[in-house]
Amino acid sequence: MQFELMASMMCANYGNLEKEVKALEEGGIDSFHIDIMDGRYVPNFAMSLNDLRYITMATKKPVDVHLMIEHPCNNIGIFLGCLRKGDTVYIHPEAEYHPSTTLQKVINAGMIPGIAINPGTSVETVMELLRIVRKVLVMSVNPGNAGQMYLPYVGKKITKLLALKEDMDFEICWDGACSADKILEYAPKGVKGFVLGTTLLFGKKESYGETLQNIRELKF
Ligand code: S6P
Ligand code: MG
Repeated sequence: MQFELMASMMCANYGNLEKEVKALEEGGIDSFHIDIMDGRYVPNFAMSLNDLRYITMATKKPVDVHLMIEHPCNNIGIFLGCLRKGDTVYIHPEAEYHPSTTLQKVINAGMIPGIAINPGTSVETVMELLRIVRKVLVMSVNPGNAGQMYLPYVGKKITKLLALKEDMDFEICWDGACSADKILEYAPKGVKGFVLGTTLLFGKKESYGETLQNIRELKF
């Protein structure tokens, strides 16, 4: 079964971030997920620009930047300047007057354009953007915090997106309360990537390597 596992770095131990990055790399993580917040679009601050800079310097693996900020267009250049070609930038369409303009800036810089879809946002309202992006990050919790409960009504929306992804040419990634049973159910249906946080990866007695290996050995 082909799927990708991303580490939600806002859940990492900031007491030794470099060690965390290395341990995750050695454990076989595919990429690093960076949650940037502004305290306005979401009621939290989590990670910021310097965390992003530091992690991109500490690893050669791909990085996904999840921008939970108002009007990302105003500052998108600063974030793009920290990234390498092939890294992904997700914006929230509701946070922007002209999301397609912002996505075009991401494309022009050589990064992969993505949108994040909140639990309360319908597929229909982002239909045109689905033609522009290459990745869709489906939020199965409200954005802003780790350690929240899965919102089951998101399942129907994933089914809708799965039916559109081939024709419209985008990949689907899961963000929020990702557990082994969700990977077991949705990887075979075509969800390509899973962001792992406190539910499955961080703060466990197993090492990152053991946890990631257990996930890859799930019986589909
Ligand atoms: C939430 C953020 C997510 C979380 C992730 C944490 O605003 O976008 O990426 O960090 O959901 O995972 P968990 O398993 O603690 O929900
Ligand atoms: Mg996220």
